[in-house]
Amino acid sequence: MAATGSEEQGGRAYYVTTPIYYVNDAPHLGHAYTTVAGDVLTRWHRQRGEKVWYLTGTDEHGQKIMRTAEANGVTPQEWADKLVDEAWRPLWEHLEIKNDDFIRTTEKRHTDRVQEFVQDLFDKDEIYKGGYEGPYCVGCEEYKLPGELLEGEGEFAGLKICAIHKTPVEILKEENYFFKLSEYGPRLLEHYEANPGFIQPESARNEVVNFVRQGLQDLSISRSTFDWGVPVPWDEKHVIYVWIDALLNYATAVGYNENPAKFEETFPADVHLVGKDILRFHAIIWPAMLLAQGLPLPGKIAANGWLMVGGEKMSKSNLTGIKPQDLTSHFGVDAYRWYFLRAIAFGQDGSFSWEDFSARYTSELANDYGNLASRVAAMVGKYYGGTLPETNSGGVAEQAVRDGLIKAVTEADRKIGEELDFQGGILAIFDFVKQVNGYITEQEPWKVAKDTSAEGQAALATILYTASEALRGVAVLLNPVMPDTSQKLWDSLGAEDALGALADQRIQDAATWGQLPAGTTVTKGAVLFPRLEEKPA
Ligand code: ME8
Repeated sequence: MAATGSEEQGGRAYYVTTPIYYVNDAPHLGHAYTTVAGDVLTRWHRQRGEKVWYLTGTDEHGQKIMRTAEANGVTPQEWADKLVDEAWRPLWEHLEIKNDDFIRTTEKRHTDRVQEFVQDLFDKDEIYKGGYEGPYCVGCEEYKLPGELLEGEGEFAGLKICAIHKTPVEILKEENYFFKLSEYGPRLLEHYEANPGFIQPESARNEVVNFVRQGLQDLSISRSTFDWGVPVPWDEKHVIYVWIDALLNYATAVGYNENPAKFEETFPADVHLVGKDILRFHAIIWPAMLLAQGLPLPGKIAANGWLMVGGEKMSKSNLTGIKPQDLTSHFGVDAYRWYFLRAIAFGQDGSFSWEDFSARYTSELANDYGNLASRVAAMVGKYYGGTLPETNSGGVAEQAVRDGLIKAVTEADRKIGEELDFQGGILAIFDFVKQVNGYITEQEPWKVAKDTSAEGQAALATILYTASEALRGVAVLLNPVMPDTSQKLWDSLGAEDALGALADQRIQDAATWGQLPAGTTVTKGAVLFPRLEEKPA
């Protein structure tokens, strides 16, 4: 976790969250997908010079965690501590996730505030006591409606099973506290209508709107059949329903009822990143809880699609044995961060395959991008002893490269920074990489170098300066996606000495031409994307 240095900047922060993940098991590719997307989004906004707050964390209460801990012969707290320290935090560090905070729902800073929030709703008559009996899926930690269940087959024949987890539901009968969710339907629909970008993508929005139109039921917000949760403050025989507890992390982590200044400058989130499975909790229950408290609603709930393996949603039970670390040790962390956002349109489902990753790595990262960087540095080395030459502005071909960079910056900034179209933004940058490759192939600097006339020498300088400046722009644009290789390129261009730290370069200035001064030392640095080893067995 690194500080953003944004504390001094004042004003509102661009606040992005991931789901807080269940600690019943170690993180898998699906969790990493959402978290990397949030990291790229927040790094992008930091690179714009904005103040940013990026939050992730873990969801540690509820029956699912309790049962896993029991099965492993430890207390739920011991289980959670172990998983957080040994699996979750280390993976985020490994993947270079630059979160500003990591909230755990067992922390006092969270549990105290959850009790206050719920007590407040109770005092406002938003919560009442009632009875409920219905099918409950522990995997989802949610009561199900009969229409949401499937008929079991095979070992589950004759039972009703959860459509998501494919395991039998349990019939739970409880006396619970209920939140008057049913009263919020009209106000939610109004909000969706007035804010068309509130739920992304469009298909997810339609699903939520249709669901709310059918009418909402009140929500059971307490449990009394187990005790691993935050006690209901006015009735300690009950614990607060894990989803109410969990959703509140987005408020408690930024100072709700504790640090008004922090809360004011951060809350509500600009973007809650979620998977499709938990969209309804975020797009219906969470805004209704906020409306009930008179708190402002978030800017956007953006749902990513499923990472699939072999045609099925990747989950803890069908991982096919591939861990994020298996991929990073083969492809490297930067390529890993890039691949899923590049290969799958955000919001759509997408299949992962080792073959597809290898093919894209080799053609787009190693051949298109890596080779461009090493060729340019090698030629500046060979023809100018590694000193970037003086140049003039060139002609039509150079103008086309400058225009190409402007286009890449404009498109990538809109797509990644605003629309969360990571694939579109990355493609815009890589189209520019291709354009620069094409420019070099056409200009044939290795032939121009043989022309010893003053004109020939001027032309050679122009080509290599143009290509180096183009790479400077690429390093800035790719920094949020692939920070390590961007830094290597930055160093190879000698840009750190000439222009300062890569993180301080602004997206909006990236297309300003002529930033690398003549005389800068260009070195052939480390290979950005080494050839892949054989696929491990
Ligand atoms: O639902 N493809 O936690 P969780 C894409 N604790 N994304 C995936 C994925 C896949 N195959 N599998 C998981 C919870 N994800 C609650 C959240 S928030 C207040 C509480 C990602 O550990 C995706 O973001 O089950 C999904 O929503 C999340 O992991 C679910 O994580």
